[in-house]
Amino acid sequence: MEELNVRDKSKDTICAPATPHGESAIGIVRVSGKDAISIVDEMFVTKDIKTGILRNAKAGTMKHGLLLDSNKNIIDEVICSVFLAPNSYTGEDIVEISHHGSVYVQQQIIISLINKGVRVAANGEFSQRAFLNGKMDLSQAEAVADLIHARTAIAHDLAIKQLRGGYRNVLADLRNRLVNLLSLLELELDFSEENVEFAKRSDLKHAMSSIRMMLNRLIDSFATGNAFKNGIPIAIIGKPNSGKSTLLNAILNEERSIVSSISGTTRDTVEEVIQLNGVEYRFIDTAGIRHAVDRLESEGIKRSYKAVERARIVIYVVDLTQTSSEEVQSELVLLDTQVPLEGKKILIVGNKIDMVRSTRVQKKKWDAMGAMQVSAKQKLGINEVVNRIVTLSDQDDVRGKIMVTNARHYDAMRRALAALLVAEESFDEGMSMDLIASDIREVLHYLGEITGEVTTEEILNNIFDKFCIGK
Ligand SMILES: Nc1nc2c(ncn2[C@@H]2O[C@H](COP(=O)(O)OP(=O)(O)OP(=O)(O)O)[C@@H](O)[C@H]2O)c(=O)[nH]1
Ligand SMILES: [Mg+2]
Repeated sequence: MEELNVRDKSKDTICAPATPHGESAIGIVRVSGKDAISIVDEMFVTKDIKTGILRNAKAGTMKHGLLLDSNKNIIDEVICSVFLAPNSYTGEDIVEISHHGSVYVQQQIIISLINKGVRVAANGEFSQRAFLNGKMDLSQAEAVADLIHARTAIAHDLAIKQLRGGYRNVLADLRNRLVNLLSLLELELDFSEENVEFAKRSDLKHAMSSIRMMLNRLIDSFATGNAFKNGIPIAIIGKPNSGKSTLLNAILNEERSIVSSISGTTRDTVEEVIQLNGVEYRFIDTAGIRHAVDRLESEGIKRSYKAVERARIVIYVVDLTQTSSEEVQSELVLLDTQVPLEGKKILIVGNKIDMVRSTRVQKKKWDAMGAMQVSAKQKLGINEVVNRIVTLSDQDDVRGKIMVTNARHYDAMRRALAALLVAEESFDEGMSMDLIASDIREVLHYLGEITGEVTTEEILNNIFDKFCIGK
């Protein structure tokens, strides 16, 4: 009996505005589901009051006419685009009503649809249906959201690649290898009593390690992929008064294109986001690194170290009137003991060049360290700093490469790897094939979560809730 009360919402015909709320030249209301065409058809007439136009429309055609409310009053002159299942975004029948971009008109269209039994779609419900109807896998549906949110050329590039399949081929390859491995393990299992070996131990071991290496490569690409998608973190550090904040302001003044200023959770780290050459960078201005005299200060220094830890690029600002090139070297060694700098790009910026008469010998020493000499206050050499940052970010490494950019995928891959490591260990310890096979099945399970072969209501809700309405 109870089951009767559970309505299958996936069968509803749904509607939602597909364009942002506000006045615009054109607005679009999207309707999807088995009754989409017949319901909109009841509201739609041609200028000479012909009806039944949409149900006879060919797939992929547009019809011009009037949209009427339940009292047969004209809501607007519209164009209806008709898409037929299964060849539509959702895989269902879809009508897209293009109307004049008036908030009132859009509202009236939605109300009329609701009156006819259409339900307003939840966030991402169109894309969710596309996934459930096999129009795209889960990672592609997520790429649609990434594409909508992309603000930079590089984020766009990454989203498009994922939309076009991304690492689907790599995952399919991994899957095949795992399934092969599993069938070998199960063969051994079936015949274990007869003491026959079907696969050489070394082959099995090799199969596992090559899968591990493939997984590791994907996992490693996340740090870079994620940075390019969400903005490359750059920490600006150095002694107090070296001119860190002045340098950041100078860079911002020259290059600011995206305006956003995020004050850190604390007063002493400030984050600024700018776009350089199609990539987003997050500059984190820190409190100077000094010997802490009180607790407040030591907290500020801790945060500076945290900023360095998070950064891919570290700009180390030096006051040229105070510090020699030799001293900088030892300061960096000291910093490295606090926060490991390995894998980070370090850019030393000697500041306040306007205050010193740099000799040729001194200049050579700074140059030899790859340090720049600038005046943040007088804006000398700032463009060079910007150019160096762009070079250091290795954009060419990312463009055209397949990278993991999605934290959910990264998480699933890490769990897959953990399960694989357990399997390898069990194998080395000579555990039963039964046990190893079950670990391998777990690896497959986690990888299946990425594309959505394995999924739960919770995973789906988590993903599609983040979509905009109408997508
Ligand atoms: N002559 C000269 N003065 C500079 C230059 N850059 C910064 N200053 C001055 O140095 C002082 C410190 O600058 P800030 O940018 O506040 O230095 P900071 O490193 O952010 O300092 P803290 O945040 O206290 O660690 C200010 O008086 C600046 O005007 C420069 O290129 N030349
Ligand atoms: Mg400062």
